Amino acid sequence: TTKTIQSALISVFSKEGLEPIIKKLHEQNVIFYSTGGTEEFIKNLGIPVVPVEDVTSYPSILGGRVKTLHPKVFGGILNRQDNERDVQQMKEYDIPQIDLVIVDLYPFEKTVASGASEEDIIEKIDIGGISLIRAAAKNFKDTVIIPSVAEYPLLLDLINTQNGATTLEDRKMFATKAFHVSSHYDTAIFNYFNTDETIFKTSIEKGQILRYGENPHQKGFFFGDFEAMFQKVHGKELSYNNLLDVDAAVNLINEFKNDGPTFAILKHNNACGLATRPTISEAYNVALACDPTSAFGGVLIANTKIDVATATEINKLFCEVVIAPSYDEAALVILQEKKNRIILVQNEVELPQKQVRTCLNGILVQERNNITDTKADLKTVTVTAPTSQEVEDLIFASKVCKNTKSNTIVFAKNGTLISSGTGQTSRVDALLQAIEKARIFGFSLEGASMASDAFFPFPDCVEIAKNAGITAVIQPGGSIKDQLSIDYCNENKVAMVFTGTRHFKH
Ligand code: 93A
Repeated sequence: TTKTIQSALISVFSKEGLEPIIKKLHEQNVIFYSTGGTEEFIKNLGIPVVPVEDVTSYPSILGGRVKTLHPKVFGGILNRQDNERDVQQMKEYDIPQIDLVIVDLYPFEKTVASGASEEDIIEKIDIGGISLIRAAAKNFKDTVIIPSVAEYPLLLDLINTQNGATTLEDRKMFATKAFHVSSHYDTAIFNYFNTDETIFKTSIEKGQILRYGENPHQKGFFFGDFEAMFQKVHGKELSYNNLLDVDAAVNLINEFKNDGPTFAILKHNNACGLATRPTISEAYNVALACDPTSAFGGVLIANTKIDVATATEINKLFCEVVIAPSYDEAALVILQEKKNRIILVQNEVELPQKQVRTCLNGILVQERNNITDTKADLKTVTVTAPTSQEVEDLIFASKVCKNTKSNTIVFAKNGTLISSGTGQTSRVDALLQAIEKARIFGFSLEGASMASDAFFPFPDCVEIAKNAGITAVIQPGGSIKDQLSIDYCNENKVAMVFTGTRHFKH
């Protein structure tokens, strides 16, 4: 698979840095083919070069728009040397073998940046050069492609250390860079053309135009396959904010897929009610009681079939979206009474493992947070151990916590979300918010469990929590001041467990 270079086609816009390469290749007796200006440049170095017109028997025409676009050029680049028919046709049509292609494309981006006229910019869309790059890269098994000046040092290095011999890996590496160059180049051209929203309207088939974005003055679009995840059986079109809430809802309920009937109510991507009970209608009623104020206009999700009893209760609430794996027929009839209410059947599909969002002038990609704290992950760090009910409540609280915006504190008891502090700038703020919410909705925190998405930097949180009635705490641990929180819990008979897993969500 090692190949030596015997011939090269060189067509470069900028002649900078080319001289040493030509000289070195010439020392190895490489035959040069070249286009107008580049040919001139090589000739001026006193080195023999074959004009590409001699190969094609065509002049450069249409003001240079067509110079290398010819079967004799592309045949020389694209032929497979281990393919008998290719080899035979090379002879038949008298096509010269081309082992190396060096291209420096017309400077499209620079021309756009210079504020040139449209006519000048269009002329700088390289057609032949980009084709040479793609052809040579496609045939990397036999051909070396140097797609830009940036690769000259690597090529020089190869000539100096290996007499210009390349391995298959070398050639594939250059091909990879070549497609990077070609995709970047075409993207730049696309961006130049795409001055309005042509992209959203024409170029992405699955893109869905939303009524608007987060607010009515912002345009909004969804790119994804909604139908793969849900069957929409009723209601108005989903909005940008509905979609975000649906996303939060399915991620939250996923934590409870192996638990008993569980119902969650979300607002602005956070849970404002959640409960596990022997029946789904009980779970709904308890979830609603957590914070009926927030539940107004919320997104509802169940981990099991919604029956008539539950639908009857839901129907009393104004809510945007109801999601469940299935519905009793009569329950659906009831839920459909409200014209706009969106009703979704959630398909049994894995949640995507990659999460993408914009960041500055790029994107952030991360793996989904797939760790759900289990009993086996809990390490009791206090003298007092949690009771078995507290262990259940700690796990429950931790699952909600993981799906709530940071900083967050979650209180739970007996399979019920009591309250939470969400998206606060300090952990103490989140804690105080959770305490205040429990008070407003008439819940006692006596004997309740608390989850924190990240460690406590100071012992103030456990102290405030204990004074509010909390008897068990779950948190990742890992603060240099962990011991202060542990000491406080020991002195005050609070049970605390560490999980070792932080659950930030931003
Ligand atoms: O106008 S083109 O798209 N038509 C072609 O057939 C063609 N072949 C090479 N431009 C073409 N090129 C480009 O010409 C190369 O990418 C390079 O940028 C430039 C080199 O021209 P010269 O050797 O005449 O300076």
